[in-house]
Amino acid sequence: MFSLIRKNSGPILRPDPARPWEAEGVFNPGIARVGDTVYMLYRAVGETEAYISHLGLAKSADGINFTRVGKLPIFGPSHDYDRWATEDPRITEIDGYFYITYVAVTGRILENGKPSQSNSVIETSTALLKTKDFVSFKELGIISPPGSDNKDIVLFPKKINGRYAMLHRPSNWVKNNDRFSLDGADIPNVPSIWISFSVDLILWTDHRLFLAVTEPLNAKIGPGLPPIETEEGWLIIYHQITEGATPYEFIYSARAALFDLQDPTKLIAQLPYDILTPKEPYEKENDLSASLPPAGYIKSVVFPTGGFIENDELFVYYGASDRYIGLATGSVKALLEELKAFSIK
Ligand code: BMA
Repeated sequence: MFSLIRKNSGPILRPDPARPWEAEGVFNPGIARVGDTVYMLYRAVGETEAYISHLGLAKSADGINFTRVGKLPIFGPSHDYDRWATEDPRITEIDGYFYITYVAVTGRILENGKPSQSNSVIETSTALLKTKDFVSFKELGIISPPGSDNKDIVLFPKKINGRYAMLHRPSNWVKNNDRFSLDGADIPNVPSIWISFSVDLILWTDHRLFLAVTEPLNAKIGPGLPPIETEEGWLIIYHQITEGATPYEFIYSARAALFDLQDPTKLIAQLPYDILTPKEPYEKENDLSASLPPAGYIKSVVFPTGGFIENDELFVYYGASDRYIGLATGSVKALLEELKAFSIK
């Protein structure tokens, strides 16, 4: 069995009560390594009523100890399409630019003019930013197909056979719909991971099912880290949501799979178990976004969103309990060896 090992005895970033916009939660970070500096763009929540997220920036020389940059968020809601939140940034470097996808929350269910206690989201899409320096950002707008209720978009770091590629996790899809159809016969029953292609990073077509849930049948999966190129194939670290042993119990964990370098629609290997499962108390705190859960509601969360490989070490940064940021690492060689043992015949 391969398992990621937690790098620290606790979270590597915690909410800062001195900064009101991030007093309640810092989680689900995008990561970029530039020379000897690791940039962390993290989702920050300051209050639990409207649950509006901003993005904060931190930097590190060793990938473990991070220092916040400035006192204010570096990005936040400013459009109709993201007025209820900018969430879960993922960073991919392509040709010297950093591209950042983020989940734009367009609407929440309101009760008496206020967000409902469950904070239920009624529409999500994904938007794209471009930066060279994490100081100024060019906004490229929404890139998820209209009406797809889509999040977790991660970009591949280079063109494949002349086109950019992305993974995404739509919640709405229709066969043979003009606007958003799934090419091919396989239609997933539950939210799963899809792949799409583009010539300009804005308009995405050729949607195909990339990875579907295997076991258990009621689980859901979604992209985690942007794909990482290795000698053996595209390494895909993704999240799986599994129902726990008791009603209203949900477990978010990290998994691994490998895809063909030349044809990334081709699955080479997939581990049938978690490589990181919530275990520590800070990964098992109840979810903030469900402030009035039904009795017995438990949500344990490790939610991988960023990382890189340094020498033989895979760094995986993850949101813990929608409140903290954790880091776990493992040997790339050992992971690829283990994946080989689970090759798709
Ligand atoms: C997912 C996303 C994440 C969140 C995770 C765990 O569906 O909404 O933003 O961190 O659930 O609650």
